[in-house]
Amino acid sequence: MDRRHWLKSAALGTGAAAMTAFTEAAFGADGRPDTIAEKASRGTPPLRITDVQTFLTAPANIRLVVVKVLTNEPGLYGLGCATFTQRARAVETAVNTFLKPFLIGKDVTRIEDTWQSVFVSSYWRNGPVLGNALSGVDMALWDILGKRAGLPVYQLLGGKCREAVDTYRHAAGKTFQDVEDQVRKFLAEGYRHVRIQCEVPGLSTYGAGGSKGGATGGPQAQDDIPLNRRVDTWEPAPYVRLVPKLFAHIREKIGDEVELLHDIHERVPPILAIQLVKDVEKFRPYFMEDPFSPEDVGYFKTLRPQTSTPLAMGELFNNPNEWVDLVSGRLIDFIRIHVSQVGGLTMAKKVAALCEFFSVRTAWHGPGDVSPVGHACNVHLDLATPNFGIQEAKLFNQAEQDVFPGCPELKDGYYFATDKPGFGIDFDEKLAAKFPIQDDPPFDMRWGTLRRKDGTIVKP
Ligand code: GCO
Ligand code: MG
Repeated sequence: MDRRHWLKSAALGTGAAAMTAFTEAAFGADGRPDTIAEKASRGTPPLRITDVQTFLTAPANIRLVVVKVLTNEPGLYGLGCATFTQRARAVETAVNTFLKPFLIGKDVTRIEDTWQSVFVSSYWRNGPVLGNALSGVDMALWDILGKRAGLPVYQLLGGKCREAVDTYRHAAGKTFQDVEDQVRKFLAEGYRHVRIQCEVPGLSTYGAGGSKGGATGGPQAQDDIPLNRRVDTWEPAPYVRLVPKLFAHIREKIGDEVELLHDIHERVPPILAIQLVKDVEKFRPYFMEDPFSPEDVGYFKTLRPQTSTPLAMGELFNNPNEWVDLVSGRLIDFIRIHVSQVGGLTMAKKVAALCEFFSVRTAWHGPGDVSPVGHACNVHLDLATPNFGIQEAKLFNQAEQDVFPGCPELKDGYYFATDKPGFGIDFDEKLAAKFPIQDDPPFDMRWGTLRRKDGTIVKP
């Protein structure tokens, strides 16, 4: 006899219906008393997740993924960023098909617990797609907590450590003169930090053109070649010879009163990256970013003793094993993880705390393929993190500001958070639908196209 029937017949003997109810509530299917966890899971949490929705939108022509978590309290919902622009539809499926049924009915206020259970809910973990999906949900839960408490998220994190968030923007061009002009423009607008990238003549150079994708489209027209067979041409040696000259030019023309940054974007062999990082040391960069690919982080041990150039790394990281040794070994100066990928605010605040003990500063990834909700999350973290370093910033176009009322504001090169509860940012679903993501082709095909002249594939 199963335990429930046994309890029922025992209770019938006494004729006590109340006893039946009591015994059913207190024991599980195997006849043993419920554990505390089992008892708790039978109750209905007062504030529950009632729905999890995903929105894909592209108000700046970049595919963004936004997650909305709804609750049983009318009008109370939260927003999170789950953007993985290269695989937006995969994240949408991860949230709608897998996370939504897993989350409905759960206690909205148990953010850490939800994080831990979602993290292992697929058994295999620590990757993009599932990481983005978890990040979106996690941020939305923090947003709800802030709204419920009537406090901005930075206050939930311990309050402001600074009044505003110092940022950097991107100066990029075909010539040194173009880059110089843009640096001057940013300085005139009040910025103190500028990333400089210049096209290597004849080569498809990261960061030297528009803001979309990695490669700039290549020098040669390829209109007659199908998208999936196009080639962007790249050679590392001319690039590592050019970048020190770019730094020399800007220092000579503009002087010392600007902090200069540069993104190597993991696309040169490690030993050339080591040469480059050493060559620019005399121009005092604020940081050199991604000298190595995530697969080559072992080279930091070789690089570190050779130079005092500050090193930034991490936008491609998924897994704590990728950053713990770099941080605890004091091998980098800035951690640059993509908060919408590693697990949202819950994971990022732990990373920041780890870094604090090793004097590694934060420089969260903040490109165009982070939604304004993700940027708002970055800003709240930046305000409340003692070991904050710098924030990569984005100027939101009018469509983004309309779709996301309450975007963080940029003034004099500083980001300011709105002081509204939660992340202080909203989402206009109807308007977002007017900026559908491009599905033909279904993803940005300019990744995985970079090749040496001899045809060898190169990391982006
Ligand atoms: C940076 C980056 C980005 C990435 C982009 C990939 O801002 O430092 O390297 O521009 O290339 O986010 O989609
Ligand atoms: Mg980068």
